[in-house]
Amino acid sequence: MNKIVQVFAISVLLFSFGCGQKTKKNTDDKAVVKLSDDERMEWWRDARFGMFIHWGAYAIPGGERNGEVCKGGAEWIMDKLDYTIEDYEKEVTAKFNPVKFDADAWVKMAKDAGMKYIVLTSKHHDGFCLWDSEITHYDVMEACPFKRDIVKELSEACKKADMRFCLYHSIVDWHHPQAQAPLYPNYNAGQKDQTVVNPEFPKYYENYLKPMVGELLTKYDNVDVIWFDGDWIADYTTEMGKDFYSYIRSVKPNVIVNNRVDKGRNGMEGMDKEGEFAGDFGTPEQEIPATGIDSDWEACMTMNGSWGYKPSDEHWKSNTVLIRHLVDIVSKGGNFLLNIGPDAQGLFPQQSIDRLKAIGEWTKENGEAVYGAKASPFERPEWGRYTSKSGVVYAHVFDWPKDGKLILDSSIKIKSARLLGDSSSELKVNTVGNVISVEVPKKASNSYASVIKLIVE
Ligand code: FHN
Repeated sequence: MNKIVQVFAISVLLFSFGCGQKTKKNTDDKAVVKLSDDERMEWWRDARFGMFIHWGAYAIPGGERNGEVCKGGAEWIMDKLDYTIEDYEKEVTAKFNPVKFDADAWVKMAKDAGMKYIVLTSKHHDGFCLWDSEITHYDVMEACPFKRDIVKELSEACKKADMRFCLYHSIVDWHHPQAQAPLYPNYNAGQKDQTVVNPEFPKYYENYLKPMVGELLTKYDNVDVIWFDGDWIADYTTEMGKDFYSYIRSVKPNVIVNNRVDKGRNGMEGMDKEGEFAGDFGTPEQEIPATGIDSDWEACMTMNGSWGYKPSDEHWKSNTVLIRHLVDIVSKGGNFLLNIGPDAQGLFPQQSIDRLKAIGEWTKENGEAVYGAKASPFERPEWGRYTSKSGVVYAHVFDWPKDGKLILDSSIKIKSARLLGDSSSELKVNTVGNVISVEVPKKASNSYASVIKLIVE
């Protein structure tokens, strides 16, 4: 081999080890029947309620460094509290050893809460990978003492519990030399200046980000959704987004991909801008669209103010707020993805466990009015929300009528009415002129939201 080729070969080898890239293994893809879009989206549209899990080495500092608290989500601590890459590797990643992590326990809490799918961060912006990757050394098997494949364990726990398994994957990567790392932390200061790009980014996309998602889809055979994030950076182009979407569908034809795979997202409102963009559903974040939207969408929210574990953030949403968010979202035709930020031991915060339990008691009794339900054609009532299925309208009552008479939309043609969870007796329906009302008991059946099932023409 002549000198030039030798030097080239060594530099490729050094480069790949330099940024922790291993040679990747090929895996055979199983041939599957390609579903239509409606068939592919069906389980997701029926599910309505999922668990988001933001977990990684950032759970160790929990949003604090040398007494300083990072503003916003604790998962941004590497940026917000200006770690160098070396410091973050040494002070944070190298200490990740969540010995109390129990995937089965996590899945049970999601299931008991009435959640039908789980979305786990496989890699967040810090670049640390929670699975045994053949593509990088910066993963849970080599860069920390834990040395267990978290993605594998959760994938298998989901299979056992008949829970849909999904992965969040960050396009942003503060660790990889061809992503933002060389500009880091200036790049992150440059977040305000979106013209700050890494000229090497196309190589990161082609040789790292894209094969990495291909690895996740082939190593773990039950990945049903890829939930991208970090679409906003100027380095990442709509050409990459469209290429990425078609690549993913070629690897796994029936997987669902959110709209952050491309550049169509309209900020935190999450729905697509005008124009042709890839992605199967919109992703409003920390907000609920004011009115229903006819395309598929999923609102994601934290329970306190942080996606990652942040014990100093005690602004926990109440059970009432969380349950009424679920009802409001479904009444507008959306899905609710509610976040948990597990701690450095691998445990859910007690405040999250308590809320999941209360939500589970409500969905156990009223889930029929959520799962497979759609937006209703009726005006939003003063006292709550409507959801609907064919031949049925569910009245979710937040403000229980003091006079025992619930006024309903006059265009609803009611055949019968009863309280969900109380099949004992039908409720009396009265029509006076064009005012339709249902006589209800003095006391609400559920302080969060009482549901009346209306069989309609
Ligand atoms: O920067 C991320 C943030 O850390 C979190 O992952 C949320 C969840 O969707 N997405 C981005 C902020 O929009």
